[in-house]
Amino acid sequence: MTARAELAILGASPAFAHPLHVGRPNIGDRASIHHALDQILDARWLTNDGPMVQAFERQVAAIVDADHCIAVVNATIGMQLLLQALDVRGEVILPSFTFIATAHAIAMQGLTPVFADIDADHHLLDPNEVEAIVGGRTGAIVGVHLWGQPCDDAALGAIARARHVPLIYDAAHAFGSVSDTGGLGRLGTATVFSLHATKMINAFEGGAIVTDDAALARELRLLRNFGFAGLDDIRRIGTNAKMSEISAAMGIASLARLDEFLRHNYRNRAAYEQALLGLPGVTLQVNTLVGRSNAHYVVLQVDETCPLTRDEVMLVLHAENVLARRYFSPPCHLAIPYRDQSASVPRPLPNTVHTSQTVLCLPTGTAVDLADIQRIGDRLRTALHQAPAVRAVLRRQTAQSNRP
Ligand code: T4K
Repeated sequence: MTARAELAILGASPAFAHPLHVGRPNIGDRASIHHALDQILDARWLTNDGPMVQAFERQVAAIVDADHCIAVVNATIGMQLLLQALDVRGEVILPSFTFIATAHAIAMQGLTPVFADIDADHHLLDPNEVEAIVGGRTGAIVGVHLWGQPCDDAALGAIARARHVPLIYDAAHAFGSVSDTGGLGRLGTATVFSLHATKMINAFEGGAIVTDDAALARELRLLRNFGFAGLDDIRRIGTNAKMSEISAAMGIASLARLDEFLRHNYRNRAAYEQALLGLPGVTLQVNTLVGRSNAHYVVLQVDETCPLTRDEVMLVLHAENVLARRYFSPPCHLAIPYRDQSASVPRPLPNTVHTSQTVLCLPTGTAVDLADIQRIGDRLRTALHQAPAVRAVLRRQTAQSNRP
């Protein structure tokens, strides 16, 4: 077989018979999930701060090193509740290079997202850029522990303290990561984790807000449950953001395997480093700044020296049934709801724009093994060697699909 025939885009069979997804869920021990379901059904307590939710909250708080954990339906709603509980007004500074939910949560609270640039290597909110745009209208700063890497809390914290505004962390990607000072739960005023199916730890859907502030935690519990402080005692305008018992049980089963999931991610990351070694114009994003990332995302960077563009690499991989994703393209400030809001972009965001055009997330997690990674690396290597032929086929395909 010639090297040319080894690529699906050039007519060979795909490397994988079934799609290899980014974000295939990590699954906890099945027997304990089934057992927990029986317990829930026997107890006839399905939601509303039940025993599973309380146990889950205790475990999360202990792992991330926070005094309080409030489990909620998802991280997007969790962020909204937090902004409401902190009574944030005006503008909120955040990176544009994040999942759109971070911006939407701010906008949904009637606040103005103001986007700041990231640093080129880690893709994290750049404290210098925050310093350049923070001002009298700033009501909060939201850092995102992107790709599992902890933000520069020392620098962001100094800005937030000087301006007397809360520093909130979106840790949707970062369960299991630690900062140089310890658990992420001690950073900032409060932190929101996502427990969505695709995350390190999942509760099917879910979120967890953690904080050391007892009064804030009490407020969040009110807001999560329609503002009820007790039977018929309604104190605040709140919503229904309660986590169900079955979600909490899934979360508990997931937590029991956290160390195993982390080991798997580190092994996969090392395998990708080997498999992609020496590919022209293709590197793995560094994935650490301070502390230790959970390596839940493996992010390819395809620069100008690569014989194929990022999008061409993606199409090559898709043909192989490797469903690599362009997280996050477009970046938030160029998405339709925000792109005409000049107040939201006070300074140019060159690193954000460049990064959103060059990154590609590859499948990892417990559904991906070392042989898969080797095969992905081999196909990518072949594609780069065959770049002119690959490009010609892709151009033909585009021309055909554009034909009326
Ligand atoms: N902040 C940040 C920085 C975030 O990344 C996110 C969410 C949030 C906040 C908000 O957190 P939540 O409110 O969701 O708790 C996905 C997730 O839906 C989203 O949670 C996540 N970030 C984002 C990065 O990725 P999509 O639209 O790409 O998801 P979806 O459903 O296409 O899933 C991705 C891949 O995973 C697919 O190829 C299929 C596979 N998959 C997915 C699910 C749900 C499975 O194999 N099994 C599954 O059960 O947004």
